Amino acid sequence: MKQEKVIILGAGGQIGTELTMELRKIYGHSQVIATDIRDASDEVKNSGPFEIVDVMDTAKLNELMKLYKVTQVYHLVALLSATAEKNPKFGWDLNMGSLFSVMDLCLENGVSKLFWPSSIAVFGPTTPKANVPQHTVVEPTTVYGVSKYAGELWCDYYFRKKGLDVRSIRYPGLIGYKSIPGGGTTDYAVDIFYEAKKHQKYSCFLEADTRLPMMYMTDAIHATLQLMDAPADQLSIRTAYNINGLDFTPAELAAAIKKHIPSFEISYAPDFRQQIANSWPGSINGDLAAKDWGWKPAFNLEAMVSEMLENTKVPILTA
Ligand code: AKB
Repeated sequence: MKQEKVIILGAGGQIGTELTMELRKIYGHSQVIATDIRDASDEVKNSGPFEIVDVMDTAKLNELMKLYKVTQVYHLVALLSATAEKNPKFGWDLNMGSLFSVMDLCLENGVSKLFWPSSIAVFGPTTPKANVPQHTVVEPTTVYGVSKYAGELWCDYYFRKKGLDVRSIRYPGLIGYKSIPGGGTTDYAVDIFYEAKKHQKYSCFLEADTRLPMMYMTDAIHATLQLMDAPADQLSIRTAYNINGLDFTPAELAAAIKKHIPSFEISYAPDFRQQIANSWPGSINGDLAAKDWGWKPAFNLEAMVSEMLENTKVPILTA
């Protein structure tokens, strides 16, 4: 087993819940310290060290990094697009403030690698809509997107000027059954499975034809671990890598669910999140990630829907 001490900030969140368990398999359960500002799943809490910490509490974070002699950091804490739009100042302060303090703590504590997620939210209305290349027009119009793009540039700066080995991916909307997302514009693609199994109907907050880049969580975790494992000299991007996965509209997702649950019906009641979704592209080109570190997604829409319906934990009601 590899001798690393890994700390995960935001281990109770959508990505953290699954990433913690995978990292514990790789490095050993006692080597991976899960942290969150609030409670995490029983699986995360009971399978290794768990600490409650606010990522903005730099002193406590520093104490933990020294106590556990941390060698790798996964900083997953962020206010997502929809929530940040409701509280822009806090979104900026949390997303940017925590990145700065974590990067500085990594330098102070001699951490060898930092992972920090970016998002397809860095793209904006002037970005091409389909098959978005790595290098393109990037003019985000959401506070979340602005914070992620600024964060990408700071990651690149810390790499070039201070030698911090920080790595990042522009995650699309992530779909998994182990935890529910909170505050994102792509969350409908998870909510829909719970409602389909519980009530065989779903009222979607985006319009039927809103195409967005998405990814099954297994692929996202795989991409993250693959990037973190890649030799540093193979990485040509130190802002954040585009990765390709799925892309679909709510209507297409509903049709795929209907193949399993014929009585399932979707209706549409777009809210403020429609405007956020409209500013984002529909699909992403991940060729550079494929070239630099071998990225290749495994799940198509059908495979993702089958796994989600099989594993989302609510009983199907009989009509
Ligand atoms: C969101 O919808 O805000 C996130 C994202 C695309 O980063 N899922």
